[in-house]
Amino acid sequence: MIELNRDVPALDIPFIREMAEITYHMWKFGWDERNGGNISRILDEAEVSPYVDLTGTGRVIPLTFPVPELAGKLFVVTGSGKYFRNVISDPDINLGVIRVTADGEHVDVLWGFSGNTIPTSELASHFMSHIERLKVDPNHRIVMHTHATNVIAMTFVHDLDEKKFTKTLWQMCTECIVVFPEGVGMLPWMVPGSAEIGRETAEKMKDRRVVVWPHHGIFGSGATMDETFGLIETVEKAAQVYMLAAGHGIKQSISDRQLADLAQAFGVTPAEGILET
Ligand code: 2HA
Ligand code: ZN
Repeated sequence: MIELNRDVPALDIPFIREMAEITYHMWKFGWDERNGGNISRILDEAEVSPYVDLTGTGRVIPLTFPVPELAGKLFVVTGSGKYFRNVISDPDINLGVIRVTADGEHVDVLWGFSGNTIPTSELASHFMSHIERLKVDPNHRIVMHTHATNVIAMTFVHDLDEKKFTKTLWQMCTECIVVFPEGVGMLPWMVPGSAEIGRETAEKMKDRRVVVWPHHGIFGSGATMDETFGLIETVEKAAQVYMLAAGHGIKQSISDRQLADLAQAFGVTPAEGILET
């Protein structure tokens, strides 16, 4: 166990507790089997310094994809190969607080990642998505990847065109178009864990907060854990309704006119080229 300033138990550190609680919830939803899923959250120095020595532990981990845009930034990140189910019982093994070095080529470990744990295998997708989301939203903090069951199922039976996929999701629950008016991005199937899938995910994140990886899972981003989790939960709920309803032959749905009326009533702008009104 790495020594903490002021001897604060890990779960009394607010951002560690938040990660432990959300990963446990996600595992309970059945989304994060085994070591599935990963989360990263940008931290401010002011929230870290009361609990963690910012000078670091001396452990430095090289990155295979340089991120000079994130130099100096602090993150709490889930560990590679680690199980969401176990974060709550062993936060210091399953989570780490890291800081991107000035050259953007390494991360310094400031806390956690005990037992030689390294950051998530999807760190490229996380870091590159953070870079793009920060450009469009200064309040952006969180990237969350999970194996949301019905989203995965839907990628086997629905057209993978992102506009068609988005429209079906919007049609499944009245609130969807209000929660993600910009729609969801869709990648082709790709090998996970690479810088390439990171670049493609981040490219989609330029103008939306959700990206689906077919037959694998979903990436969501946002300013807070509640907002990001709520976003993924809403997409997953719509996918669940689709998987429950589609096999029965859908007889009626929310029309394009009704979707446009919803968007207008709630003051959101739906992504272009989806509604025909
Ligand atoms: O194992 O979810 O995408 C963690 C993952 C890889
Ligand atoms: Zn995954």
